Amino acid sequence: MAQFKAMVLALVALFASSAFAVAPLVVKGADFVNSIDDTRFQIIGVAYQPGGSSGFDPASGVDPLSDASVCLRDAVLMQRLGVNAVRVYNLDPDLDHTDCANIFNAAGIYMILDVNSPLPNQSLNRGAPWESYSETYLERVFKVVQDFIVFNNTLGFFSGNEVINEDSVPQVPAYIRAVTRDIKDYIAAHSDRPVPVGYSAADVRPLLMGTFNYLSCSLSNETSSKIDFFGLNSYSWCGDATFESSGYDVLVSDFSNTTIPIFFSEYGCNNVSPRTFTEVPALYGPEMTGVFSGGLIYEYSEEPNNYGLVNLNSNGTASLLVDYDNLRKQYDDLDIASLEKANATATSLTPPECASSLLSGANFTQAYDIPARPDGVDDLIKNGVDGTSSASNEAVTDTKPTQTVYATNGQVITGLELNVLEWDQSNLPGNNTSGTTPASPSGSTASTSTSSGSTPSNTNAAPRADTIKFGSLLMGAAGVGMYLQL
Ligand SMILES: *[C@@H]1O[C@H](CO)[C@@H](O)[C@H](O)[C@H]1NC(C)=O
Ligand SMILES: *[C@@H]1O[C@H](CO)[C@@H](O)[C@H](O)[C@H]1NC(C)=O
Ligand SMILES: *[C@@H]1O[C@H](CO)[C@@H](O)[C@H](O)[C@H]1NC(C)=O
Ligand SMILES: *[C@@H]1O[C@H](CO)[C@@H](O)[C@H](O)[C@H]1NC(C)=O
Ligand SMILES: *[C@@H]1O[C@H](CO)[C@@H](O)[C@H](O)[C@H]1NC(C)=O
Ligand SMILES: *[C@@H]1O[C@H](CO)[C@@H](O)[C@H](O)[C@H]1NC(C)=O
Ligand SMILES: *[C@@H]1O[C@H](CO)[C@@H](O)[C@H](O)[C@H]1NC(C)=O
Ligand SMILES: CC(=O)N[C@H]1CO[C@H](CO)[C@@H](O)[C@@H]1O
Ligand SMILES: CC(=O)N[C@H]1CO[C@H](CO)[C@@H](O)[C@@H]1O
Repeated sequence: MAQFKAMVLALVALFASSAFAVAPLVVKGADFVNSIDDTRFQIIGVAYQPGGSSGFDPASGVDPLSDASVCLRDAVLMQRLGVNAVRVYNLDPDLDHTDCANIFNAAGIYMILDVNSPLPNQSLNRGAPWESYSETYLERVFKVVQDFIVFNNTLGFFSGNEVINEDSVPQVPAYIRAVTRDIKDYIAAHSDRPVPVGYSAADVRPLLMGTFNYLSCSLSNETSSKIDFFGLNSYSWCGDATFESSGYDVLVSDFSNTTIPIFFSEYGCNNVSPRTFTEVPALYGPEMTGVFSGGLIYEYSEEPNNYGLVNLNSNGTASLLVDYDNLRKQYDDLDIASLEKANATATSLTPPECASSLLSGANFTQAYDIPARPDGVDDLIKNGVDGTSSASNEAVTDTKPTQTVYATNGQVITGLELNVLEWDQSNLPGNNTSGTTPASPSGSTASTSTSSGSTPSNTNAAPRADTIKFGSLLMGAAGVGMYLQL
């Protein structure tokens, strides 16, 4: 087997460069930019959290990016949907994520990773951040970072999610800048590219602009604590809202002076069900793309809080939901060429200097005194922490999901397959429609009913570990066969 593999790798080296699928993205001013061809990148994404927000259990031995068979099925369905990015919340740094990272890379899908988890000592405590800002905590954070900095399809890391809200103490923003600084210093010491680091904010309007300004301004005495991008979790567009009635117009105006990329790190209100996603053409249309860089729909899998696009059944099969079809239709209508257009004004913006005048109205510590690192953390940064991943992306050979997938009309979709993209390609709506799709059911977007939606961050979904344990990567003889297919 080792000989076969060596031979195949030699053939690959002969016929192709070592580069696979997506090229690294960089932040330039207010835009994400492709580092190879300088086109603008806008996030057309979904939150990927099979098992729900409270389904994270390291004792189970799985997390959303540890099971290649599940990732392959989901990457194929996301490719077909038209997304180019996923956000993954709860990762176990002791698991190997190489296969899943490679599958999403081959599919042309970038990853945005949260470094925290809801477990004790694995995120900042908004009531007493000085207690949780410890060497133990940062070691966990660095392990997640170390696991993913090696992959070209790692778009970035969130140093925090919704830490600042009505209940947070005024010192919290300074601690978020401290964690951001520590992650960026770790990346500078251990990665050959500056993987971006940002923050994901709750849509608490009285605190929003203060949070954004505090985290994104420039400090001459703490140059690495500035965030590289800002995500906003926003559920203000429900049903047939408009640019004005949703308050999106206010967001565009409030953020109009941004000097870093901004996007919806979660969006997709479900007060009106099924969702028709009329906010999608607005987000990717001329009123918003001057300020926003797209967003991530909450969320891929159906969980008890009812935001899913796909039902992951307990027997290992998957059923597409009407929301999947509706979102796909909206994505298919996007004008991709306009989204990729470079904007020389936006890419040359520079951040403002930090000043207390930026914080009017926010109940924050007015000074930008960023807490010093806890003892031992300098050594962690200098020496590095152990990661579990291989050294970089590798080619994917297994491209056919084994699980049955049902369309919204109940028919089985046949011929689903990963479309392995060429170097410097990312997935786009309308491409890669593998699978024979049965006729869509009549009236899939009709029959609008109203249910009581809530914002997911307030909802404690029950764990659904059964849905993420199914299957494992075929190895051995099948692996050799797949190498030979090259
Ligand atoms: C990752 O990106 C770098 C820089 O563009 C490129 O040189 C390298 O070949 C890529 N690696 C893979 C495995 O695609
Ligand atoms: C959290 O960290 C603190 C300080 O490092 C430690 O005293 C405490 O035992 C930890 N708690 C848990 C649940 O690990
Ligand atoms: C600011 O936060 C502090 C500490 O939580 C609280 O005591 C104070 O009342 C807050 N002030 C305002 C104006 O909200
Ligand atoms: C944007 O910057 C301009 C020029 O400095 C300023 O007049 C305006 O108030 C700013 N807008 C916001 C929303 O901060
Ligand atoms: C280009 O960027 C500038 C600065 O962010 C923005 O004001 C303008 O709307 C953008 N132009 C287009 C066509 O998006
Ligand atoms: C799996 O479960 C789903 C949902 O309960 C059901 O529709 C489907 O028929 C089942 N498939 C198999 C092969 O058991
Ligand atoms: C760094 O600069 C900021 C802004 O001028 C200031 O508030 C802060 O006190 C300075 N920190 C240190 C350690 O000098
Ligand atoms: C491989 C392929 O068909 N790529 C196409 C994907 O869609 C974009 C825009 O719709 C086209 O420009 C690509 O040629
Ligand atoms: C337009 C496009 O790129 N279509 C491809 C999507 O993926 C399937 C399955 O791999 C290919 O057969 C199509 O050519």
